[in-house]
Amino acid sequence: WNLLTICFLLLGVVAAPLAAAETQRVHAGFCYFRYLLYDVNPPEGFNLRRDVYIRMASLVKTLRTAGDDWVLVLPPWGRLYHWQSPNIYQLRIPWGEFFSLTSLQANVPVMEYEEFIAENGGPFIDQVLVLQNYAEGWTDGKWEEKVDERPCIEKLMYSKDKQGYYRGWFWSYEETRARNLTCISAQGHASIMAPVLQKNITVTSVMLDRAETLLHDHYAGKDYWDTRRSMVFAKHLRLIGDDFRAKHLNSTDSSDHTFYSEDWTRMQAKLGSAKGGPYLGVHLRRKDFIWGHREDVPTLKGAVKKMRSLMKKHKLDRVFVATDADGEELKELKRYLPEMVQFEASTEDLELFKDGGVAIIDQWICAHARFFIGTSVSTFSFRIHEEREILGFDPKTTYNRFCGDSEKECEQPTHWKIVY
Ligand SMILES: Nc1nc2c(ncn2[C@@H]2O[C@H](COP(=O)(O)OP(=O)(O)O)[C@@H](O)[C@H]2O)c(=O)[nH]1
Ligand SMILES: [Mg+2]
Repeated sequence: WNLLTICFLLLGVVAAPLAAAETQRVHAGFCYFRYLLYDVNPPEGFNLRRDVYIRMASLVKTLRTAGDDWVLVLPPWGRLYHWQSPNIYQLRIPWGEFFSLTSLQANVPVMEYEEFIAENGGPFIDQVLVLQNYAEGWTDGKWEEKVDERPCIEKLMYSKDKQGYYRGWFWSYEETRARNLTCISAQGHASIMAPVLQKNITVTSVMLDRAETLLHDHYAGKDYWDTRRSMVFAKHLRLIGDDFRAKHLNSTDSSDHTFYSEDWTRMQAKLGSAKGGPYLGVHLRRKDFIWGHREDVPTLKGAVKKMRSLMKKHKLDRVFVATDADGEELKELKRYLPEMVQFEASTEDLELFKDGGVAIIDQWICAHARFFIGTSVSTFSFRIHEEREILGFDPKTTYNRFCGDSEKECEQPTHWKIVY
């Protein structure tokens, strides 16, 4: 990204004497940027959002192959349904608090939203495209890829202000506004948006709302894995996790053969090379996963029975449990499994790392266990699978999930191999 760096420098020099509003129109030869912003359906959680990032990064790569210098603007974190710790401020959290920006940059050009505001000369987005499905569904029950401008189907989460600008959530940046808004019915992979953004739309900044509507360009292909591997957790969170492993789980990288390179492009651990720390790692998803009485999610008793049998089988005397269980359930769980080890964040920790950081620390510790078992179709567990795959664990120790107490066919998670 040397060109990009030079470009930023040039842009700074050229733009400095101009009024802020003018800067966005500066074309300095090869460095005229276009910005792709996006957001996701509000109820979606942290780990599905990480998946949507992969789809958007893929779209930006496609856009860049056609010549325009597109940059992906990272949607600030905040107001996530599961981030309920009281009395801490959890809005406008930049990606740099959770992920290593230099690592993301080594995959595709990205910038934080506040950088975008500064560079763009203000909190203005030229065009919002609200993605939706087709009102008529799949015609003739036939799946085809298509994208068309259509009337908005759902009630819009935006309203027009007196000046004619569109106001909306915009990650709580209430001064942000959009100049234009249209609804687009889209059915297909992320890059079907490329022709629309290249031909039909010529403005500088475009935001795709409801970006989860678009599918992966190629799930688990090379491009998917490049982006996934670039999503390196922020160093301070990894360090806290490593500290905890050493202190409470007798686990260090050298004894566990879990070598990690700061530079993800240099990581290519052989499957089976990682041994992992001498503990069972567990992700036990509760809350909304048990409210629907799903038959693929165990009772606490059932889960503990499985944990004990795994500990015995793999000769592990420690168990680390990551869970979103509420107070009552947690008490019950600890009654059945008094020796369980948990990462319990102090108030100060929580203020520093936020719920998202604590979730990452939990995932990091689970990713380093000798054997891991997660919860059926939880994206939180899926992200742990991927992390373990990157570290080079034997797939047998990773792709495991709890079965419901009376689940008949308990299909285990799929092994997705990294394409380097
Ligand atoms: N710290 C921590 N948080 C969890 C755990 N399980 C669930 N959560 C929280 O609940 C959210 C679950 O939503 P999501 O990330 O979408 O995963 P999914 O719903 O399981 O697919 C996470 O983002 C966390 O905020 C856990 O084991 N530890
Ligand atoms: Mg979720």
